[in-house]
Amino acid sequence: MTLLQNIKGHRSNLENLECMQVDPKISNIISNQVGKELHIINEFYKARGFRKLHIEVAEFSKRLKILHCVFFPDPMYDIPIFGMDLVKVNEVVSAAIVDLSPSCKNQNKKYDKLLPIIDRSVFESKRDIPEWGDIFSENVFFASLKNESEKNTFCKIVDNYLSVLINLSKTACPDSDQDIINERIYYQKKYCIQQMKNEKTSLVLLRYFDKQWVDEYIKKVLFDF
Ligand code: BLA
Repeated sequence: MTLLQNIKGHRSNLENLECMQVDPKISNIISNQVGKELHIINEFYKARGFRKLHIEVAEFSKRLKILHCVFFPDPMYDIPIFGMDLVKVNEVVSAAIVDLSPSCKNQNKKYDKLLPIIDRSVFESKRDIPEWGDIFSENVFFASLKNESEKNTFCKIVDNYLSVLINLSKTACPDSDQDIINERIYYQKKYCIQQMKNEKTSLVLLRYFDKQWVDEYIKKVLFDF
């Protein structure tokens, strides 16, 4: 099973799953211009406990492939933010990152303990989190993937993080305390603002679209709040 199929499988286990309709100009973006071929597919769902479940699959110039996924929780719930990015150039995975990032100050700490211990020493090329990445948890995983075995282990880590997330969402109850809800809104804003500082995202898109389009796409499609 592929990583994408696995993520979609977990998504299908969420309660009250609902597809969000979006402009086809956003859900399916295609260009056949020679040398600048491009195909981006975006899917948006919501579910109990989640305001936006976003999966993006993109291919640029038949060379660069991206699997981007962020599950933003509904701020009424004590659920972390699931984020994942996989960047493949030709067949080499240069960046594979996954995290359950905090969505408030005193996050339901139970989830830390639920994460199974996977031996990360098998990875040859672990990478350092860039400066803007202070939004990630201490369990963030970031590496280049050098062989099939590393790719499989990364898929297992993602699978585990998603299992924990989906289980948490099933037991979580909505809070009505406005202060805690505001704090969670603030955390999601901060998450998006920091992600926008990742110039690697915009640099790729700017090769295919003008600056206004890229700014809007990043602000409204990838990291809205
Ligand atoms: C890195 N992201 C990258 C890279 C590219 C993209 C080309 C460089 C690869 C490398 O350093 O090896 C590009 N990523 C994209 C594009 C999209 C995308 C174009 O998602 C979408 C259109 N980025 C995220 C999310 C996370 C994330 C959700 O979108 C994490 C949960 C992380 N991407 C992330 C990090 C890096 C990266 C940490 C490395 C940045 C660095 O080392 O400076």
